[in-house]
Amino acid sequence: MERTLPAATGFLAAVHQDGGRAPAPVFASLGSCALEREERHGHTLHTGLLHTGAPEAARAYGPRCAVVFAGELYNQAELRSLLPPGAGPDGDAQLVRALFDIYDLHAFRLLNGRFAALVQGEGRVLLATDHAGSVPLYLTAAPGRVLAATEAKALRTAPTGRPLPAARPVRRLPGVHQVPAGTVLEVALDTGGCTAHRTWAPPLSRRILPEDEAVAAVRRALEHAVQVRMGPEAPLVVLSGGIDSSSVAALAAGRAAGPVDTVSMGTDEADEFPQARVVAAHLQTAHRELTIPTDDLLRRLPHTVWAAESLDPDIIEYLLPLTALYLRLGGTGRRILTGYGADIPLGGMHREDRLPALDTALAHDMETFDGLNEMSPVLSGIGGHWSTHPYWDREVLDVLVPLEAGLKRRYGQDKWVLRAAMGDVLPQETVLRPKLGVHEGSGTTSSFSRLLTAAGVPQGRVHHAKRLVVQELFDQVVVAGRHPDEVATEEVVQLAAGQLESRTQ
Ligand code: IOT
Ligand code: MG
Ligand code: MG
Repeated sequence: MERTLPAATGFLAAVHQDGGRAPAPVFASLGSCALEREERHGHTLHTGLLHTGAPEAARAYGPRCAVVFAGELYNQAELRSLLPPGAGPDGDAQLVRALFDIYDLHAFRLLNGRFAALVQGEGRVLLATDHAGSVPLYLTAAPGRVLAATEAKALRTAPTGRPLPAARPVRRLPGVHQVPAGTVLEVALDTGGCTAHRTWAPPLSRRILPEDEAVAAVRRALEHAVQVRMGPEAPLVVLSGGIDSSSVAALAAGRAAGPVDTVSMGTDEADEFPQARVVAAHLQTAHRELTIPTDDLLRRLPHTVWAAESLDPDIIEYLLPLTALYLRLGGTGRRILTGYGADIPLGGMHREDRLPALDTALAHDMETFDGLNEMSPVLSGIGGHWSTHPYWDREVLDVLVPLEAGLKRRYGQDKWVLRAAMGDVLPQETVLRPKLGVHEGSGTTSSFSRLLTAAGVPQGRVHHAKRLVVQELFDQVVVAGRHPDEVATEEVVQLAAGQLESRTQ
C-alpha cells in the first residue's frame, strides 16, 4: 500500500552495553509509539518509533547493521539502481541498510531526503541528518551508551553524557547535542568519543548561465522536487499567494490526479487572502481561509518553541503563524507542501538592488541555517501532519544556491529566475507580486512587538526582549518539559520585561 505519511516521523533510540533502560519517549509530534528491543553485537538497541500505522518500514536489521529511520527519501529510484537487480527493499530504512552494506557511512552522501537516522554497527553508532538537517536529531553519548532522539526534550531526563566537540550543545541540557546538518556523527561505543563526517555543504562558488538555461534548470529541479514529494493522495499546499508557495501549488496541481487542497491563514489584523484567492481560482484548488484572532495566535508562542526547539526570535516569528495554522487545520495525517525556504537561496528577504549585498546575505544565510530548525517536521507534527519543503530539496538547492546573483535579482525584480520559470502556469499578477514575509502578512511581528511595548519594553529593546521571551519559553517547554498549554505567553512576556528592566537599572 502506498502511504501518505512516512513510516516514522520521529524516534528515540538507545544503544547500551549493559542492557540498560531507555527513557520513556516524549514527543511534541503526535503519533503512536512502537517500542522494540533488540540484542546485537553484544549491545541492546532500544527503539521507540513515532508513527501513524506502519512503523515496520522505519526499522531494518541486517547482519552488519541495524537502521532506524524517520522521514523519507526522494531519490529512491536512483538509489535502487545501485543495488543488485531484484534486491528490492521495501522501505527507506531497508534501502539505507542495503546501501550501508556497500558504501558504509558514505551511503549518506548519496541520499536526497528529509530524514534523521541511526545506524548501529559493530562497536559504533552513526547518527545522520539529511543535507539540510531538516529533521533535527539530538544525542547524548558516554562510554558504553548512546541515546538519540528527533526532539531534544526526549533526552532531558537522560543521564548526562560527555561533551562532544563535533556537535552543537543544547542550551541548558548538559551533555545533549544536536547533530549538524548534512553530517554523519560516528560515535565509538567503547569511549563515547565522536567524529563528524560532512555529507553535504552549500556551494560557495557561483555559476554563470544564460537566462533561458538558468530558468529551465530551476523549473526542472523544482518540478521534480514537487513530484517526488507527492503522496498517493492530492497534497495540501500552505498558500500565501506569493511566488514561492504559488509555484509549489501550480506544480502540484499539474501533477495531482484530483484537485489540490490549498489553505491560507490570516489574522484579524492582516492577511493575504485576496492574493491567495487569485492563485487558488487560477489553479482551481479546493481552497480554505483560516482567520486566527491575534490573541489566539500569540497564545501559540509556547507551542512554536516547543515544536521548533529553536532559540532564534526571528525564526520563531516566521514559524508562529504557520504553527498556529497547522494546529487549526483539523483532520489527520495530511501531507503538506510549503514554499518555505525559497527566500534563503534566492535572497528573497533582501530588499535592495545591489548584488554584492545580495550575495553577502545569501552566503551568510546558507552558512547559518543549521540549528534554527525552521524546516522541522515537528511544526506540523504537533497537529498530526507531515510537511515537506520542495525548495530545500538537495537538487533544488544545488541548482539555486550557485546561480550568480544577477539571475536572482534582475530587471528590478527579486527572485527573478523563479518568477521567469513559473510564468506559464501562474497569473501575471502573482508572478510580479513583490515579496511579503509570513510574519508581515499575518501581522505577527507587529502584534508580538505590541505585547512587549505594552509590558513596558522600550521600542529600541523590543528585539532583545523577544530573544529573552523565546529563551524563557525554551527553558520552560524544552528544558523543564512543561506542556505549552500550561505556559502563558503573557506571563513569560512580563518576566522578560522584568529581566530587561533589572539589567538596565
Ligand atoms: P514566507 O516566504 O512569506 O513564507 C514561507 C512559506 O510559508 C510560504 O512559501 C508558504 O508556503 C507559507 N505561508 C506563508 N504565508 C502564509 C499564509 N498566510 N497562509 C498559508 N501559508 C503561508 C520567512 C518568510 O518570509 O516566509 N521565511 C523565509 C526566510 C527564512 C529565513 N531563514 C534563514 N535565514 N535561515 C523563507 O525562505 O521561507
Ligand atoms: Mg517565501
Ligand atoms: Mg510570503
